[in-house]
Amino acid sequence: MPRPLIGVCAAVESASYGVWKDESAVLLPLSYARAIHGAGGMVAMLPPDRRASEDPAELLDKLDALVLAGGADIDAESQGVVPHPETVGTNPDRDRFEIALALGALDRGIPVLGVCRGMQVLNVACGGTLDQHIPERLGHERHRPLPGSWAEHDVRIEPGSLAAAAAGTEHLTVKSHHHQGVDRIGESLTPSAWAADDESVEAVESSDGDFVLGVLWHPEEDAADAIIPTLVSTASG
Ligand SMILES: [Mn+2]
Repeated sequence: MPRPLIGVCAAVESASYGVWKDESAVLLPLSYARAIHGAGGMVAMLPPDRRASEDPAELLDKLDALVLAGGADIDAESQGVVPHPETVGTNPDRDRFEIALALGALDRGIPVLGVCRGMQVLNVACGGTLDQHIPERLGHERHRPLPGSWAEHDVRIEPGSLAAAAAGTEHLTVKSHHHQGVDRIGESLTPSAWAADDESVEAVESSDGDFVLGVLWHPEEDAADAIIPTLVSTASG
């Protein structure tokens, strides 16, 4: 059986590697490819593409599923709000590209998985808003420890939800690194997982039966994760 092609939206960041110093580079943690390859899929890494931002159909025609990967904050202007001082490192071109792909994928029923930033992109694409700095509301930094390290926290998943079906469980200990979360939930989305300790929303999903799921945690970093394998098998079906 041919392998499904999973498009993964990548970051554009300044990076140093090999003989390149502070080169503007397209970046994606290898863990995404490992997880997708391990589940029997192929990966297409997608940098921002201005023509696809205007009309994503040509690109979406090639894909069997879309992953909105983690990364920097969404620009405040991309969601029509005033920037918070902690909203940093934004890339409006990436926002436009990913929001256009997300809306196009929702429109044609291609499975969509949003990871961390990608969950926030999904929510904004559906007309929702973000809480730009959740430590102010929650009073703790447990969702985002020091740079380069993962927090672990427990998540409670709504029984019977897509998130529970995809993860194969209603209780997960997740890898977390985010300082933003959802405020108003986007239209056609419903919350389906919450942090066990502070009850902040950790997942949103479509209520119409399609595979449309955003999680604030990082399934690609979890060797026991079942969400990415479920996405890949849905994409082959
Ligand atoms: Mn979290």
